[in-house]
Formats: sequence, C-alpha cells, structure tokens
Amino acid sequence: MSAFVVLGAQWGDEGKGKMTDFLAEKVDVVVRFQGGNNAGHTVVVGESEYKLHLVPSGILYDGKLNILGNGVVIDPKSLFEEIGYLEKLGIKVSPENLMVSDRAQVIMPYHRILDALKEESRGKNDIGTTKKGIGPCYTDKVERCGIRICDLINQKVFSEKLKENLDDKNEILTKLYEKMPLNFQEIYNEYLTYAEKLRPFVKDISVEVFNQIKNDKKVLFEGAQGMLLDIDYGTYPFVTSSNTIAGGVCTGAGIGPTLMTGAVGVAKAYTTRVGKGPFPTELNDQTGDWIREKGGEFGVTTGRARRCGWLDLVILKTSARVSGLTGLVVTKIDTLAGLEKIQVCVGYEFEGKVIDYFPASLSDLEKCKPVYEEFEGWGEEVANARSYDELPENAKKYLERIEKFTGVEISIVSVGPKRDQTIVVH
Ligand code: 2SA
Ligand code: GDP
Ligand code: MG
Repeated sequence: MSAFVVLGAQWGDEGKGKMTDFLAEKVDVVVRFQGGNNAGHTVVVGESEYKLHLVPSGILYDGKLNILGNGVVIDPKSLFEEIGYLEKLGIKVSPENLMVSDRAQVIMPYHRILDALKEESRGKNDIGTTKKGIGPCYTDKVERCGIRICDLINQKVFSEKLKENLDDKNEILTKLYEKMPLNFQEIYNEYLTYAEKLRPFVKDISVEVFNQIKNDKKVLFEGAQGMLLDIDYGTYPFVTSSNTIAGGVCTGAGIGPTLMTGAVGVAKAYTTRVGKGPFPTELNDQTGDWIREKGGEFGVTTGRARRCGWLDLVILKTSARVSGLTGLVVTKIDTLAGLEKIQVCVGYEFEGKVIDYFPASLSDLEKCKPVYEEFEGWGEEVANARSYDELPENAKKYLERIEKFTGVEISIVSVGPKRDQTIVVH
C-alpha cells in the first residue's frame, strides 16, 4: 500500500510541481487536497514548460488519474481555461483522467471581487493575496453558506443558494464598499454552462481514493503553497486559508491518517516568500537580488517578485514536526552555485536564549534574530551532477547539515528544473 504526500516545507514555490511530476511517473493517482488556482506549479518536460494552477501535475502523463479533492476551492472559469491551455498543448483532459469532488467549494465572482476589495481596504497591512478569491471562498465554507460542486450541478439548489449569497454579498458590496451590485441572472447563466461541463467529472472522491488505495494503487497527494502558509501553523494572518500541512490530506481528500504511508517535504536550498509577512532570514541586499535573478524567483500565478533569503533550518525542523516528514527533497542547489560563502540559520536568538522552533506570535518573531552558520560555496558543475557522488564536497556538507538538524533523511536532490536534473539519494 502506498499513499504519500508531497508538501512545501517553506513558504511555497519550493519546486513541488517538478517533484510531483518526477514522482508521479511511479504512481497511479495524483490528488490535490487544498488550495485552488492561487497555486502555481511549474513542470519542465523536455523543452516544454507547463504552468499548472488547479489541475494536478499527474495530468502530464498518460494513464494517470488526477483528482481534485473536497478540500480544494474550484474556480470553474479558471479550471476550464486551464483545461483549454493543456489541450492546446496536446494534453487530453477528460473524466477518464480527471475527477472533481462533489464536496469541493466553488469560487464565485463575488469571492474574487471581495478578495481584491478586502486587500485594498487593508492598505499597508495587506496580506498580499493572489486575489483569486481563495480566502472569501473558504470563509463561506466555514460560515456554512458556500456553494459546493454538488449544489452547482443541481439547478434548483444552485439558484436558491446563489440568491441567498447575492443578497448578502450585494449588501456588503454596495453599503460597505460603495460598489455596484452583482446581477443574479448573469452569474446564474455563466455558472450553468460550467455546471453542465463539470457534471461528467464529478464524483465522491473519498470513495474513489479509498478504493484506489485498497486496490494497491499508488496514490500521491500534491500539496500546494507551504507549511508557513498553513492557516494554523503558518505566519498567521500572513497565510493562505487552508491547511497546507500533512493533516490537510485527511480532511481534504476524505481518507484516514492510518492509510498514509509517507510525507515528503520539498525545500529550496534557500528561502523565498511571495506576499507580506515576517521572514527572519530575508536578504534585502544584493545577495537577495542575485538569488532572485539567478533562481528566476517570480510568482507563477501573479508574476510578483519573490522575497529571497538564506535557508532557515528552524522552518524545516518545524515542518518536519508538524507534517511528520519521512523524507526531504532539496531543490535548487544549482542556484546557490557561485556564491563564495553561504549562511544557514540554525536557531533564533530570542530573549537571551537560542530557540529552534517557530514562535506563534508575530511580535515574538520580530524579536527573533537568526543565528547563522557559515558554509563554503560550491561551483557551477552542480547542475550537471546526476549522482550524489558527483556533487561537490561543499554541497554535500551543506546537505548533511540539513539532515542532521532536521533529523529527516534527504531522499532527493534537485539540481535544475528538468526531469533528469534529479538525484535520487535514497
Ligand atoms: P491567497 O491568495 O489568499 O492564497 O494568498 C495568501 C498568502 O498565500 C500566498 N500564496 C502563495 N505563496 C507562494 N506561491 C503561491 N503560488 C504562486 C506561485 C504565487 C504567485 O507559485 O508563484 O504567483 O504570486 C501562493 N499562493 C498563495 C500569498 O502570496 C499570500 O501570502
Ligand atoms: P511550486 O509551486 O513548489 O511547484 O514551485 P514553482 O513552480 O512556483 O517554482 C519553482 C521554480 O523553480 C520553477 O520555475 C521550477 O521550474 C524551478 N525549479 C524546480 N526545481 C529546480 C531546481 O532544482 N533548480 C532550478 N534552477 N530550478 C528549479
Ligand atoms: Mg508555486
């Protein structure tokens, strides 16, 4: 039995898309369990680069089943645009290789609008969301007024729920934000066309995933964003609105924890974050700019420049704990090649002590000063290494320090964006 999750161990964009694609070759099913089209997963196959937002990365292989779980928020407009993009590139998407949970929440136009308005109203205290409507959609889920896929494909229920929601949302739009109200008929008509297109894809995916696992099929759960964007364990409130840690798999795909066989954390050899919020090892200097340019650190969904900084092992250790990581993947060690000296954060100095955990309170976090260990850099040849032995000694020392500090074995090292630029260590 094999059912494992691939998760971001930092603030997202660690290379989960590349790793999911790499590992997907040996699995039968790929399942997204949280987030929505805020995600941007890049996969490079040969000379082609694919940017996926909502569709699981297993779609790039023939014969794999891809599933959008109940924990995902689905913008049908964006989903069908992505399917169109894939089909133009020759990738067939049909109910044979894609299933959508009947329990997943639907992102409506008012979610996108409210996301943008709320961000604007926060002024300089904005979160830096992707403005895809993610937060407002999850808010409605918890408020218990959300529209689920099973509601969308039932005309009567959809009409009633849309009316109720528009009564509320138009009140907010007109009174709080002094905007024009949204028109019921326009949204209803638009979403009915999505409903008809979606219907053949809709399934009870908990049953499907359970049966796949019981029939000895290999299932990979594809995480989106990263541990520090988790709604409970991230740098709240500068987080996304879902559980990005391993626990999210159980609630977001409807399976029990006893069926899980592993949790692989993906970490960059340095740290990046896109959006606002604390970032103890951030480099607001030329080295930070150098890493951004060399690593191509720009948002896949929004194009925003990503903030860059040194590797923070306190973050990785926290990830290892909260997700029970059974293996680590370290990506982009090629990006650091060429730096003479590399710093790694091995603790925070906080109120006269050195701590190795991530504090909950943002004001405590502000007081934390990273404690660094210095490493010698390594040369450019790393991008061509295809075995652990071929890696420069200094790169090996760096990787060994990560293993020792986190207590988690490194199973894969990635030395470039392509499928073959991957070293399987264990
Ligand atoms: P949201 O839109 O409500 O989920 O935003 C809340 C916070 O979550 C961050 N977030 C992300 N961080 C890294 N990568 C993401 N995906 C895209 C990418 C981001 C992009 O792959 O590059 O293109 O900008 C992602 N999605 C959400 C977000 O920045 C907020 O900090
Ligand atoms: P994800 O959200 O975790 O899937 O990551 P993104 O796709 O947002 O960002 C990771 C970027 O790094 C993408 O452009 C990948 O093609 C690229 N990438 C992944 N692994 C490596 C690597 O080992 N080296 C280099 N240079 N690029 C990589
Ligand atoms: Mg990304």
